[in-house]
Amino acid sequence: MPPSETTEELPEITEARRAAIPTAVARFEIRYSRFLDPKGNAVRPLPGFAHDRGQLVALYRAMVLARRFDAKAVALQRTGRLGTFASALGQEAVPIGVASAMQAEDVLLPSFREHGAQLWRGVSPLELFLFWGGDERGSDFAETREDFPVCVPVGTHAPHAVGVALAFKLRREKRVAVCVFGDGATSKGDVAEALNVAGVWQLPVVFVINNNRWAISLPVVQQTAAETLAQKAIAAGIEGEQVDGNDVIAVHEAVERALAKARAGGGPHLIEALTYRLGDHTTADDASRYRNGPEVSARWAEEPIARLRNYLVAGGMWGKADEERLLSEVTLTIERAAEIYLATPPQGPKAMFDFTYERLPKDLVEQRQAALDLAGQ
Ligand SMILES: Cc1ncc(C[n+]2csc(CCOP(=O)(O)OP(=O)(O)O)c2C)c(N)n1
Ligand SMILES: [Mg+2]
Repeated sequence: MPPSETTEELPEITEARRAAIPTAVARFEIRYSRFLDPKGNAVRPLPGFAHDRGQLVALYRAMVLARRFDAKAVALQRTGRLGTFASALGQEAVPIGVASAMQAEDVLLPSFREHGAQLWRGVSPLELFLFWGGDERGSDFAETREDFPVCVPVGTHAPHAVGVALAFKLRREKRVAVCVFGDGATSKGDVAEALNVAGVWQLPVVFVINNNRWAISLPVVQQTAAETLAQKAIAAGIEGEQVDGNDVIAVHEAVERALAKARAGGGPHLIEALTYRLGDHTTADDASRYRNGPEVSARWAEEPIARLRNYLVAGGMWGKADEERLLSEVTLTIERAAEIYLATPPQGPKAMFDFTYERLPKDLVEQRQAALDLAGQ
């Protein structure tokens, strides 16, 4: 009934009653963590793993490999030998920080800018070239068979991650689903619903927002009026935090902490990794049409690879000879994979039909036959 039609008299609010009514029922705080500043100086004591040169060099190598893969993929696309490709230039610390914190038995659900994480987990550069070249055999990973393939539809893999995590919980397996998506995806219903259910059921899932500040041409300030994306977890009853996404040590440390919590039954976690997309959205985009050069140039000073290299060099852990050896090693790895990719005969037209349905609908049976007849097969 509208208030004007209320006939009952409302009880008087006495001072005593007024005092008993809380004026604030929830408060939240979003923590932010960083270990290395943009110049590569440690701003606070580093976590245990970062005292091991071998571990830091492994993270560095993985970021360099991911960047080399990226450059080759763009070059192949530009010369008509690969499909549309989404580069992760400048964002390498997010996928590498995430994957390096995971256990082999965890499951990764990447979006389309996480090839660094896939490479770390054992997906081969050849498989990635095949996928981006339009050949689905590239998603049939020889290793990490339970990891999900690249997810191009924005955010649709977040509910899948919840399903994976629910399976782990029901089977009492000490495994965690790790789902990475962009800042733009946080406006999708799929992501909000996934967060909500993960919170209600306290599932072992870690969500990572790869916040590169852009969703194609839309800057994050036009994506949401919220101060952070991490706080979207709070409404779902999930802990949310921010990390410097160009500091691989910070990303690794936060994800490792979240994974340990989830594995121990402590439920889900959301990490917003703040990075920057230094390149175009994809090879089908020209970012100079909607953002200016000085903004991008300034962001180059924060990129993750030089940051970790500076730290290693300053600590006497890395030198010119190490760098040259690494560059020739990763170049060889990527070039070899590209050669095999280019020499791989494409699948016949039947591949378009054979893997979507368990039993092909009648009209597609006819189309399949027509395609085979046309190809003379
Ligand atoms: C469901 C869906 N809607 C629209 C698109 C087109 N699209 C591709 S990428 C993108 C923006 C994604 O932005 P963000 O989530 O920030 O990820 P980023 O590309 O920055 O890594 C859009 C709208 C899509 N792939 N899927
Ligand atoms: Mg984005």
